[in-house]
Amino acid sequence: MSRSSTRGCEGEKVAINELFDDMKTALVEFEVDSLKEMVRGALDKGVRAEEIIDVLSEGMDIVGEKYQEGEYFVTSLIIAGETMKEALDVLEPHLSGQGGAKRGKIVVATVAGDIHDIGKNIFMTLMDTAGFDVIDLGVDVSADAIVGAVKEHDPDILGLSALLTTNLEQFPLIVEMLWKEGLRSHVKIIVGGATITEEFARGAGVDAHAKTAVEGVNICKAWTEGS
Ligand code: B12
Repeated sequence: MSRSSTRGCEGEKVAINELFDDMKTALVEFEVDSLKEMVRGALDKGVRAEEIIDVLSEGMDIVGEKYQEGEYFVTSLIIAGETMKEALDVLEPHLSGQGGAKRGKIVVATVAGDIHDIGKNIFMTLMDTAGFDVIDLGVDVSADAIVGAVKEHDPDILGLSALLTTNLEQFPLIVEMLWKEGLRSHVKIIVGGATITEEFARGAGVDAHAKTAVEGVNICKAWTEGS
């Protein structure tokens, strides 16, 4: 991924890019303390917390590749998840808040069969700081429970997260159930998660797909502009 940087001289950009590479290596090698130190260092240098999240997500992709290639096992995924969470704790107070009147309400869930929640939690934190009222249904949430929550809370937006391609049929199922209950036209649906493609999202009948949490927040902001 290329990042446009407005930071000063060339030397400084190189140093930041090296720091980003070191951060990814520390995450992939589960070096929690040095990762947290580097995250603090990047913040001190004026790097935005959202940009650091993108770097860490790239590190998690490397962990995923190592798992796929048989170099890492499930325990490595668990430790990587914990390492990432520790780094996110450092970042959380630095995410730009907005305060004031709420922009709108969103219900968020990771779909049935899937317990990945790091990306979902990042998206929720950013939505919260952007001024949305966020209702978290958690992970491994059945289509029934999701539709029930839309009925109960009447949100402006439903946010669904999924990382397992084996479970993606949950999206069209939820959309169909919402139509049957007469709720679909009242709620916008946005989906995200590393393995979801734009093409799949379009076929599933949702309103939008976001590759990153920041992109997702921007879409949701545009939907609720002026409301
Ligand atoms: C950490 C991890 C785990 C941890 C999760 C811990 C946790 N609390 O979440 C644990 C150990 C639990 C785990 C388990 C498994 N995992 Co796993 N896991 C990962 C890994 C390495 C990183 C995921 C992650 O957190 N990424 C970082 C976050 C920040 O990225 P993200 O989730 O994509 O979120 C970003 C965006 O997508 C977006 N976003 C996310 N959600 C949403 C929602 C909305 C609405 C919006 C707008 C945006 C948005 O915002 C985030 C920031 O930009 C991925 C590899 C990868 N490339 O993703 C594999 C991966 C997802 N896992 C995989 C597998 C196979 C499994 C297991 C089946 C392994 C096993 N044999 O048990 C189990 C399944 C358990 C289950 N039932 O869910 C595969 C899935 C393959 C596939 N195509 O289906 C992957 C891709 C690894 C691989 N390359 O093979 N895993």
